[in-house]
This record gives sequence, structure tokens and C-alpha cells, in this order.
Amino acid sequence: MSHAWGYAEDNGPERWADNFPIANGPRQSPIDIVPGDSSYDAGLKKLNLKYDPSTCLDILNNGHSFQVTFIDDNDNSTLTDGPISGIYRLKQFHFHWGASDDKGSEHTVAGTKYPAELHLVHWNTKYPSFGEAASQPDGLAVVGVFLQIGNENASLQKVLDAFDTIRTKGKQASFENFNPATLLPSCLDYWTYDGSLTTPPLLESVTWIVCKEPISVSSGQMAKFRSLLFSAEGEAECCMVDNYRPPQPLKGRAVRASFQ
Ligand code: B30
Ligand code: ZN
Repeated sequence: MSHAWGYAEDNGPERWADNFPIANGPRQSPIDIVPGDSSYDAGLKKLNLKYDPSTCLDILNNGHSFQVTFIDDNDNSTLTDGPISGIYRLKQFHFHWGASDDKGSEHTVAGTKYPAELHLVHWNTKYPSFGEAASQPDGLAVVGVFLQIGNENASLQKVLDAFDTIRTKGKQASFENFNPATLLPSCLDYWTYDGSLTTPPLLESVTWIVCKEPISVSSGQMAKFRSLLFSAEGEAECCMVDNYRPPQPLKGRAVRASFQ
């Protein structure tokens, strides 16, 4: 599916409110996380992520990022506990990244930008489908993981190796038997707050769970992200970079930490 919105001057984050007025709503994402302004909540549980590699289906260039999609017609890959109640199913994961290593994440930590951010998107099974959950205040839970320049990431490389087949918008390839748990940091300490989708329709339905510990990515691997195109085959080539929304006003929301 293709969109009128994007990340260029004429259709980027500063213009999204024209068509999606919720862009200026009370619980928009991402935010700048200021650790000193967050409060430790001893009642927050440990995240319980149970992922089954056999639910991994395909990889798609959707014209604003790429996403790896999961079979979500049963409870084989789920998120429970943490700040949420009930069972949330994994639907897809995707990334946001920059044109250079000094920017690219959506959330920032005390103003610090990371070169990329991974989003694992889950929906609350108290609703009948992802689509219906996406408009409910407790419908979605997204786990955000920062990428930081360091050693090459072998697990991420399996994803990057699929890029040659999904270079342009609308291209899709089979991507089976991948375990997204291999992309998680070793420590699952997190911040959590009530927010939104970071792309149109910007629905205010997301419990954000942002991991404190980044995972590693090499500079060479970051370069590979930037080899994808926003454009479709046959169109003028436009590199997929800077596909992030900047931090939005907190508007009095609480940010809680699972750690001291
Ligand atoms: S995020 O994690 O807040 N960045 C959607 C899911 C998660 C986020 C943003 C948007 C979403 O489901 N959007 C509508 C469905 N899209 C998937 C997508 O990621 O954005 C369908 C599509 O084209 O293929 Cu656009
Ligand atoms: Zn995202």
C-alpha cells in the first residue's frame, strides 16, 4: 500500500497535521526520554517476550521503511507482563534510521539521538484484529530498541541480507524462520509511557516500552539500511533515509522506569 505522506519537505512530519490533526494530540510519539524526569515504578513487571521463529513470514519495502511480518492468527509469538495486562501478539517489526550515524532514532534519551531504532509491534488480543486494536487506547504495545554503532550484529545481518530483493517500494520477499528475540538487548530494563503510532494515522493507541540498553550495529550495516529506496521501480531513485519523526511534546505525561 502506498501513502501521500512521507519524510520529505513537502509531505514530512511538519505537514502530517494537515491530514491527521491528531498529530497535535495529547499523547503523541516519539518523545525525548529524560531519565532524571522518569520515576522508578517497583510495580512494573519484567517483560515476557515469547517469539516462535516459525511465525515469521515475509519482508516488505512499504515505501517508508521495511517491515518483517508475522503470522498473528494464534498466540505463538506474544508479549505479556511488563507494563501491560493481557496478551499482545507480534504483528511486525521495522526500523527508523538516519542519513548519517549521528541521527535516525525516533525516541531520544536526554537529547541523544541513536543512528536507528527497532520497533516490535504487538496488538492486544482482547480486540478481534490488529486493525481494530490500533484505534483503542490500550490496543498496541511497541517495544523500541536503540541501535548504537559498535560490533557488526550477526542477527541483524540476516535481515540486511534480504535487502537486495526489496530495494524498491512495494517489493516483498519470503522471510521465514527468523527469531526476533535475537534482536533484543541482553538487559530488558525499560521506560514506558502512553503514546501513539509515530507515522500517520498517528493513532493514540500505543503503550511504548523503550529498552534502556541499545543493541550494536556496525557502520557498514548502517550503510546497508541506506541502500533501500523510498521510490518504486522505474521512478527517480530516492534513498530511504531520515525516516524518523522528531520528539513530540510530553504534555504532562508520566514516563516510568522499570529499573532504579
Ligand atoms: S510505529 O511503531 O509507531 N512506528 C504502524 C505500526 C507501528 C508504527 C507506525 C505505524 C501501522 O500499523 N501503520 C499502518 C499499517 N502500515 C504498516 C506501517 O508500518 O506503516 C501498512 C503499510 O504501509 O504497509 Cu504504512
Ligand atoms: Zn516505528
